[in-house]
Amino acid sequence: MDMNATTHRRRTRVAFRPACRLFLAIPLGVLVTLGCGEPDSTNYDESRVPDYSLPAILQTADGTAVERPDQWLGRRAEILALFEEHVYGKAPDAPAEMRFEVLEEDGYAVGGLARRKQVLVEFAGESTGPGMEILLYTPQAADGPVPVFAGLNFGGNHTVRADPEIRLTKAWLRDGEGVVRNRATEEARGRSASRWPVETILSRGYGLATVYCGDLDPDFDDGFENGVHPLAPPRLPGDWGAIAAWAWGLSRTLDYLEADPHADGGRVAVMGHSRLGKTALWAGARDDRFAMVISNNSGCGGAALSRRRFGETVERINARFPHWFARNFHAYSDREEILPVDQHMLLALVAPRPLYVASAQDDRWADPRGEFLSAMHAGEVYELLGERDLGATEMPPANQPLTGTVGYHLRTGKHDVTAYDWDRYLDFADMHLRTADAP
Ligand code: GTR
Repeated sequence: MDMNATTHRRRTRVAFRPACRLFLAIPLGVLVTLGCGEPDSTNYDESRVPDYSLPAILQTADGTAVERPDQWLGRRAEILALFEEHVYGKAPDAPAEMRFEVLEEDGYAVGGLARRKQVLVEFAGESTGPGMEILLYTPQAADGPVPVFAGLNFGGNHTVRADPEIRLTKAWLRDGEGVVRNRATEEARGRSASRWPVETILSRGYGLATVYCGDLDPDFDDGFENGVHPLAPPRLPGDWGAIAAWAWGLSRTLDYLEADPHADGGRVAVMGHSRLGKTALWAGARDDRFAMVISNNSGCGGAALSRRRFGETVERINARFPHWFARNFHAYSDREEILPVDQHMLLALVAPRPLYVASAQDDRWADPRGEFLSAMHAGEVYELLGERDLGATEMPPANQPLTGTVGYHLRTGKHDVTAYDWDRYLDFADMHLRTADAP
C-alpha cells in the first residue's frame, strides 16, 4: 500500500449530539473518573471529519524515502524523538540506585493456581524516595519462566482481586467507592476484578504483573510535585507529563521482571486500557524490550488518529487533563494539522513486534474508526520489515478480530476491558509469544 502522504476527504455537514447532562448530578471527582466530559460540540459524524493529510511514516526529515528495512532504525529514532518532544515529553533513564525488595515471595493464591509475589521498587534506593509496588502472579504449575502481561491499574493492586493478602495501596486515590479521604479501604478489594481475569490468564500459562498508576504519578494536576517526577523535575516544555511517568514505571516493572526467576523478561506483553492504554503504547514504543504491545480503547493520544477530530480531540484532552502530556502538546490544541506526527506513527514504532489495538463499538469518544485506521497505516512499516499488517483496509464487523502481526478488533459494548478482550489478547499472545519449548 503506498501511503507516503495519505489524504482523506469528507463532505462537511453540521450535526449536533446530545450533551452529557444526565451526569450533572454526579460529583465532579466521579465525573472525571467516569470520563464524561463530552461537550455538545463533540463530532460523532463521519461526514464532519475534516480533510486531513497524515505525515509520512516512511520518509525521513530530509525527504529521503525509506525503502529498505535497514533504513528503518534511523527513521524510527526520528519519529521517537518527535513524540518525545511534542507529545509525551522526555523521561529520564532508569535510576542507577533502584532497589527491589520482595515483600511477599511465594503467596499461595487463586486457589492454588498462582504463586503471588509482591515487590516494592524503590527508585532512589531509599524508603523515603518515590517507589511502586508490583503485584505479580505466575502459574504455580509452570516449571520455567512464563510470558507475562504487564499493565498499570487505575485503583490500586488490591482492586484487581478480592484477596485480603494483597497489600492495600497507601498512595493517593481519587475519592469514590472504597476510597475515603483519598485513601484505600478494605471495601475496594476486587473492585476492578472484571478487568483482570487472573484465573484465565494463569490457566493459559501466562503471568500477570500490575502496578497502581498513582504510585508513579497520582492522576491530578499538581505541578508534578509528587510521584516520580521529582526524580527529574519537568522544567522544559518537552519534559515528561503523567503518561510518560506511567510509561517509565512500566519499563521499571520490566526491569524487575527481567530479574524474576518465574517471569520470562524476554516475553512481556505490555497492556493498558484507556489513559493507561495510551501509556502502554508509549511504553511499548520507547522500550523495545516489550515483546508485544496491547492498546485497549486508548483513543485520543493513544491509538486514534488526532487529525480526524472525531470524539475526543487534542484540544479537549489538553483542557481536561493538562498534566497528561508534555507542555508542548498544548500548542496543537485545535491545530492537529501542524502536529509533526500522528498516532499511526506511534503504532509504527512498535514494529516489527506484535501489536494489538482494540476498540469498542459504543466507545465513540475514543474514535474506533480512527484507532482502526491508525493500525492499518502502521502496517506499512510491518510490511517493510517483512511482517504481516492488518490484512484489511476496511474496518471488520464487530467481534471479528483481524490478526496479522498487527491485530485489531471492534468489540460490541462500551468503554471497558472485558473477558472478550482478554481472550483475544491471550489468543494473540499464543500466536506470537509461545515458542516450541515454552511452558
Ligand atoms: C477520559 C478521557 C479519555 C480516556 C478515559 C479513561 O475521560 O477523555 O482520553 O483516557 O478518560 O482513561 O478512562
